[in-house]
Order: sequence, then C-alpha cells, then structure tokens
Amino acid sequence: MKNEILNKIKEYETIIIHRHIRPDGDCIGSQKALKEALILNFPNKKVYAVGDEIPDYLKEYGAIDEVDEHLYINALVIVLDTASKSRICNNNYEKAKFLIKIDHHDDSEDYANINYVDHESPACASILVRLFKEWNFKLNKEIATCLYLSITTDTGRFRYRGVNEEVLTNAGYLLNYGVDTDMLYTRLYIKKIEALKLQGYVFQHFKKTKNGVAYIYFTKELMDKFNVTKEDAANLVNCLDSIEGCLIWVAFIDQANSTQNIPSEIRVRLRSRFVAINEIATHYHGGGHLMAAGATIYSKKEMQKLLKELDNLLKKYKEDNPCVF
Ligand SMILES: [Mn+2]
Repeated sequence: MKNEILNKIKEYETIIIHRHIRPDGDCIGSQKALKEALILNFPNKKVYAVGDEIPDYLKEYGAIDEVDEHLYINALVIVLDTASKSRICNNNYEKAKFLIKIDHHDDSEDYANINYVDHESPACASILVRLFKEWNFKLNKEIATCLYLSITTDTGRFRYRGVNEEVLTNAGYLLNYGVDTDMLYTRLYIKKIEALKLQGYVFQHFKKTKNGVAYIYFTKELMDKFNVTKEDAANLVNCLDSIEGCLIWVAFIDQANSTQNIPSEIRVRLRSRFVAINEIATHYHGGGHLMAAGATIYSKKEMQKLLKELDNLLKKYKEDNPCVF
C-alpha cells in the first residue's frame, strides 16, 4: 500500500491535503509536513493545504491555502488524521479525482480509494515519518519540526500507552534535523494570563458526579467574563486530568455566539485514564480515541444524560477494578 500511495503521488501534478475540523497539533503539523515534503521532493508539483483557521498556538506549524474548486477535478486529495467523512474539513474533497486517507484513529472508516490506517500508531505524523523513510524522501528542519510537534502533542508528550519503539525511533530521527525542542515546548506551554485565571476558576468550581466524573461547563458568560476564546477554554480540559478518583473528566464549551440563554450547540471534550470513553462519545455525534474523544450536544438535558452514562461507566469500571487512582 505504501508504494501504491507513492505511485499516486508521482502520477498527479496537483495534490491537495485535507485535515479534520477543529484542528489539533497532529493534523496541523502532519498536513504542513506532508505539503513541504512533497514540494521538496517533487518541486514541479502544485501542493496545497486546505482547512479552517488554525488555533494560535499552532500557527507556526500550519498552512492554509485558498484552492479553487476546479483544481480538484484533476487532483489527488490526501486526507490526514481524519477518522470519518463528517470530520473532514471542507467538502471539496468529494470532487477529487483520487482520494487517499492516512489515519490512525480507532474508529476509522474506509471512505477513500486508498485507506492507509494504522490503529497502532499513536500519531498520524509517525505514519508519515514511516512513509518518508520508506520513500527515501529528503526532509529539512521545518518538516521535521512539524512532525515532531504532531507526535509530541498526540502522545501527550510521549506519555500515552500507544507510545512504542517506532514512535520513539521516529522522534529521534526527526531530532537529527535540528528540531529546537526548547522553542517548541515553550510555544506549547506558554499561557495567556486570562486563560491561566480561568484555569484557577476551574480548580475552584469544577463539579464531580457521584462516581467521579469531573466536569466543567464553560458558558458563554463565563468565557466573556474571563475574556478567553472558545478554543482557550476547550484547551483547559486537561487541567482536570490528575484528580484522585476522577478517572473521567469532561469540558463542555458553549458554541453559540448569541446571548440567548439557550445554547444552540455545546462542544464536549471527553478525557479519561484507563477507562475507554469513545463508545459513549458516538452516542452524541462524536468519537475519537479510546481515552480522548469529542462530541456535540444541544441542551443541558443532554448534558445530564451524557454525564449519567459516563458515571455509570465509571461505577462499573471501579467495581471491576478496585485498585484505581
Ligand atoms: Mn492524530
């Protein structure tokens, strides 16, 4: 399959790379790395990166190009890090002459002409490094930095269980290109004062269900009061990640721009340790990884229902596994 992908890349003059909605480090870095690697190794090809606005903390590692619809007719489209069709950012991918998907999600669907999915890889970017090595691609510091960023963000800084020999070997391989890790981590960890103050609020005010699902609801009013964006608030989900007994934690983020009391859409970010929560996410227009998933709900009532489901899941898990943190 790796050769089939390379042959398609060689065959097409125009290559357009898509990623998922609500971009994270893995899809942003992978997309730019693939774009730059294709340009470096095939200077005559036209290569584009498509997607919505890039969050501030990832701006340095991302690319967005305006691509006219008519270019798709003779183009190869490669979709990165995107499990399902509904999560592909920008529907123009449907117009592609040929579609390739490269992904690593547990709930990945085959929607392309070639589907290269490796569930064992903890980051899409690590699959790209594998391919680049196999194809003897030239790389450079910029490409290596984007790939390193992707791998470190999707593995929780090389912490999650999915980390394996290949990932660490690939990360080491990238460092040889001169990745400035100090700068990279500074960009990841630096915080706006407003977000830090909201984090203090979260520590004071998060709630907990009977069996230990920790959660916080970022209403529009709250985000306005602390003067943070929805993205800033969403990024605070992991500040609930180390509470004893709380093996599942959730952030709810109002998406409505209106000032009405009834939110039209609430984004849900679900995280856990040891307990798989992605199945429940699929009940609420979502999905993702076993212990990091997203969903969307449309009312407070649905919020209570989701919390109840998670609470039951955690209750069961604790009964089966009495020795948990
Ligand atoms: Mn990923």
